[in-house]
Amino acid sequence: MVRKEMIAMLLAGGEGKRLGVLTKDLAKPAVHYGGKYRIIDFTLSNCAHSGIDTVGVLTQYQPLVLNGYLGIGSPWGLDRRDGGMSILPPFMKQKGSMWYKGTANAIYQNMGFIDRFDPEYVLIISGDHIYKMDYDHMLKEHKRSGADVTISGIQVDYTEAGRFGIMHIDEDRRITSFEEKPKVPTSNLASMGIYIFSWPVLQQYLIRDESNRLSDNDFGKDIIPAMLRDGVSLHAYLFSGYWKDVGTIESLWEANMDLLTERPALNLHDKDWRIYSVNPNRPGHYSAPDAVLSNSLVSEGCVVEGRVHRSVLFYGVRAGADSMIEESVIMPNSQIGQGARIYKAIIGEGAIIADGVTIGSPDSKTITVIGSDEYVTRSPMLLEVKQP
Ligand code: ADQ
Ligand code: ADP
Repeated sequence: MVRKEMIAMLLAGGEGKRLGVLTKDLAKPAVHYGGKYRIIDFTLSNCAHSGIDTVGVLTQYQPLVLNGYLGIGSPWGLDRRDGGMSILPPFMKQKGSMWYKGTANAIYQNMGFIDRFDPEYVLIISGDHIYKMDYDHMLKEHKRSGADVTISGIQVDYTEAGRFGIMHIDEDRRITSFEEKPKVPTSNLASMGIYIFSWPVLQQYLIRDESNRLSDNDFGKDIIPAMLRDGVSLHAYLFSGYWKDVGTIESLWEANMDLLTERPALNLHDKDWRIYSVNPNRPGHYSAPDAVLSNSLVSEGCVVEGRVHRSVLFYGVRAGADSMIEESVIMPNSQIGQGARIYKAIIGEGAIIADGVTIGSPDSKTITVIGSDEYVTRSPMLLEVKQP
C-alpha cells in the first residue's frame, strides 16, 4: 500500500433523528440540498479540492441509498486503486456485527484500515455540514503550530451555541477549554466537528477510551476532554466562511433559503470549487405559458404550470396548473397537484400532494414536513413539526 501523509475518515452514520420523517429511510448525509446535491457532496468535494485522495466513509444508519449514491466515488475523483473511497460499515465479526457505539468507536473499529496507509495525520470530518473548506490549509496550520490536534472552529450565535462543542482559546489559538453542548455556553466559538489528529496520538487515546466502560466513545464528549485534561496540545483553526450544520428541519430549510439571492453567502458558481454530485440526467426544465417563477431554484426535469416563489425545486418536480409554491423546498420527483398550495414546507422525495390540498401557511413560525413517497389527499391541519 502506498503511504499517505493524511487520509480522511468521514463519519456518515448518524441517525439524524431531528430531521424526522426526512431521515426515516435515509442517512442524514444523503438528504437532498440545494436543488441538485446531497449533503455529503460538500465534504467529498472539499476532499477533492484539498488534494485528499483517500477517504473512508463510515456508514451505519439506513446506508442503502447512501451507498448506492456514493458508488465507487467517481464524481469526487475517488475511484482509484491507490486509496480512493472505501465504504466502512460496522465491522462484521464471526458472532454478529459490532454496531458503532459512538464516533470515536467508529474510528477505533477501523484502526486497521487507517494503518494500511501508515499516515502521519488523520482528518475526521462529518457528512452533515454544508460548507467549502480547504483541508490542506488546515493541515498546514496544524503542522506550523506543532499541535497534536487541530479543531476547526467558527463563531456562532449565542442562541445556538448549546448545540455544539464550545471552546475557549488563548491569543495563540491554543484551546484552553472544551465543553460538549453546554447548557449555559460561556463562549460562542463552536467546534465544527472537523479534526486533524497526529495519528499516533489519536491511536493511543482511542485504545485508552475503549477500555473505559463509562465512556460514550464520542470525540466531543470523551476524546477531546481527555486530551485537554492530559495537557495534549490542541489548536483551533478559525473558519469564517459559510458553514451550516443542517441537523434540524429548521436549519435544513434555512440553508436552502440562503441560496435564494443573486449573491448567496455560499457561492455555488465558483468554477475553482465546484460541488460535485451525481448527475440525475434529466431533460431541461419546462415552464408552461401560465407559470410564474421568481426568486427560485428550479432544476432539470421540472414541469411547472403554477406559481413558484422563493422556493427550491429539485429535479423532476411537477407543479400543476394554478398551484402555488412559496418559501418551500420540494424534493426530487414530487408532484404538486392542480390548485394545491404549499407554504413554508419541505416536501419529501416522490411525495404526491393531491389537487386542491393546502400544506402549511404563509405566516407559520414552523416548517411543515411531508415525508418521502407520502400521498396527501387532504389539507393537514396539525402536521407542523415542533422544534424542541
Ligand atoms: P454532533 O453533531 O451532535 O456534534 P454526532 O451526533 O456525534 O455529532 O455526529 C457527528 C458525525 O458523526 C455526524 O456526521 C454523524 O452522522 C456521524 N455519526 C454519529 N454517530 C456515528 C456512528 N456511530 N458511526 C458513524 N458515524 C456516526 C459534533 C461534535 C460537536 C460539534 C458538532 C458540529 O461532537 O462538538 O460542535 O459536531 O456539528
Ligand atoms: P441527531 O443529532 O439528529 O439526534 P445524529 O445523527 O447526530 O442525530 O445521531 C444522534 C445519536 O444517535 C448519535 O449519538 C449516534 O451515535 C446515535 N445513532 C446513530 N445511528 C444510530 C442507530 N442506528 N441506532 C441507534 N443510535 C444511533
